[in-house]
Amino acid sequence: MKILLVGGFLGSGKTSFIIKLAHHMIDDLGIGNIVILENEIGEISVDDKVLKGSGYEVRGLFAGCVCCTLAGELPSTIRSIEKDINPDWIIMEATGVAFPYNIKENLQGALGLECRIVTLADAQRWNRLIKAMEHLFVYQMKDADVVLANKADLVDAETLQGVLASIKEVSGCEEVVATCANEGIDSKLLDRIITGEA
Ligand SMILES: Nc1nc2c(ncn2[C@@H]2O[C@H](COP(=O)(O)OP(=O)(O)O)[C@@H](O)[C@H]2O)c(=O)[nH]1
Ligand SMILES: [Mg+2]
Repeated sequence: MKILLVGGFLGSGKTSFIIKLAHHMIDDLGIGNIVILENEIGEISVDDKVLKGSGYEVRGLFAGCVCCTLAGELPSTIRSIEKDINPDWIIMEATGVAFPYNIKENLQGALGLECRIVTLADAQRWNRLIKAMEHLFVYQMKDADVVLANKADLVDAETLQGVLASIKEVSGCEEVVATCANEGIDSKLLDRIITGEA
């Protein structure tokens, strides 16, 4: 059982990304058994119907943030999912303020599970938000395997280059890629996100 943690600020496109990824995993890679965990606090509600309609399990973790208040419960929640469903993958959408590296350390320490991290940024709002919340974004992107500058369709090419450079600097991540999660995401990129291999 492997885990992908999906981080990023409120509205950056995490749920849209997860839908695209889950479809790719099921339809193209033939991975039959995926559990999607949604940890949202007061966020735009997930399209549960969209997610559930596609034949995979979606569970909600609504009572707090898994990176802080729920940190103690998370390992046992994951263990019980392993026992009940034993999925190949758990894809976990963190809250818009969570630090995925905290969740990764928690799960690796408690359960020895392999975790990968993809963090999304909203390319359109990046330049405005980074001024006010640099600290949040630094920690949201810490240890990310890949960072996506999502909503790239909403900015011009020049702005996008600046946003990509700024995200690289803030995240220290080697792979920062522009995406449009509501349209489509390159399948090779999706493969790299889950396997780390080119
Ligand atoms: N234009 C545009 N809209 C997007 C993109 N990705 C997501 N959205 C829209 O942005 C909104 C928030 O996306 P969502 O996936 O719910 O973000 P989350 O809060 O991070 O889970 C939704 O209305 C999406 O349809 C994108 O790449 N481009
Ligand atoms: Mg969401």
